[in-house]
Amino acid sequence: MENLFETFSLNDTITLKNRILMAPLTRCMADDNLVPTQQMADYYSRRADAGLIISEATIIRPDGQGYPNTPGLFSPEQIKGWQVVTQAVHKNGGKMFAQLWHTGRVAHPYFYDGDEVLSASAVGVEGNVPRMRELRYQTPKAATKTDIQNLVNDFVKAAENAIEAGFDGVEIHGANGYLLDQFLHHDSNKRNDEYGQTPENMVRFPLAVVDAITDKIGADRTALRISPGAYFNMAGTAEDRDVFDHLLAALEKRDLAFLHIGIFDDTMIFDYLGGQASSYVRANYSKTLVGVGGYSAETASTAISEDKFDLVAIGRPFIANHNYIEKVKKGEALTPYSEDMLAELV
Ligand code: FNR
Ligand code: 8K6
Repeated sequence: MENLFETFSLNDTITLKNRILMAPLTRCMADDNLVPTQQMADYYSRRADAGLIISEATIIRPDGQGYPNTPGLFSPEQIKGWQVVTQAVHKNGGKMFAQLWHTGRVAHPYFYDGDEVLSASAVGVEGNVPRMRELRYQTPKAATKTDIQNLVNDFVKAAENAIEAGFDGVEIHGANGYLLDQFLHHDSNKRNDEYGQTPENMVRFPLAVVDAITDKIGADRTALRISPGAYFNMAGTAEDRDVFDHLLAALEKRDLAFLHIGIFDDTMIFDYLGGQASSYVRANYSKTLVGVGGYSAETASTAISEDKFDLVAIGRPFIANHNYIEKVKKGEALTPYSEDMLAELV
């Protein structure tokens, strides 16, 4: 497994000390003003020996919130709270990106002032907010062009705030059925303006966010997570394939720090992608790729040696083992993950 512990240069400015990323993991533990706490700083700094920590998804503005106590990056208090986190991680020799998030139609006005939920089109998700069973998802409003421009601006502002908060960069959350992903799949995007119908149109808003953030903080500090294979709050269709072909071709021309797949289990096969999400992206994108989804150190090491991806993100095992890196290096047994571990930050 030596390949996992090699350094890896994302670009001229950022070199990781190993190839293992801590995956973004929502923990719903920020305070009621969505400010990160000292417990969160302790939790992240205990994991600073990862090559890179990606923060739990962090909302760019109030109407992006879909779960309780998810942190934000839009108020001065939130920036200060994150400064404590990034300083603790840096002090322990780690690096950390902020994952920038808007949940789109998965948001709920229960969490913010206002009654609108924005998405690509007025197509809702079925069901209820997890752990908040009395809250049913509501039908969203299709974002107007002005809404879209404001969203781009708010993503950029959050990226600037992330840099002010001491993050080494940002990962734009374009995955897992949230706002940007809602523009990329036909299931949720029924628009007939320049943001819908054709692959070129459907990638327009996500790419605008990528380009505007890149212009502001640099491509070397900007990464993107995408879910070409729909699996969460989204139904995939065969027509989605052309959208992601188009997106990957456009991303190939940019110099992002990395591209990260959003998936729970990378053994899932998507007929319309011709196989696993990671194989599909690898075949259509030649730059730094982060694989994820059910990997152990052993299977990740093999996948990297077979050139399936360059870096691996580890999620649940990192929740269960704050000293994941050390245990893997020493060949020690890992504590298995269980859902009741989500109740506490350890
Ligand atoms: C996640 N995942 C996730 N993904 C993301 O992009 N942003 C997030 O905030 C979260 N939050 C989150 C919370 C919890 C409790 C879990 C279990 C997962 C998905 C995560 O990043 C990763 O893709 C999956 O967990 C698969 O990797 P593992 O756990 O099999 O290594
Ligand atoms: C309070 C709720 C915690 C919120 C977590 C937000 C993001 C978590 C992503 C969870 C994904 C669930 C995956 C379902 C996999 C289905 C596979 C077919």
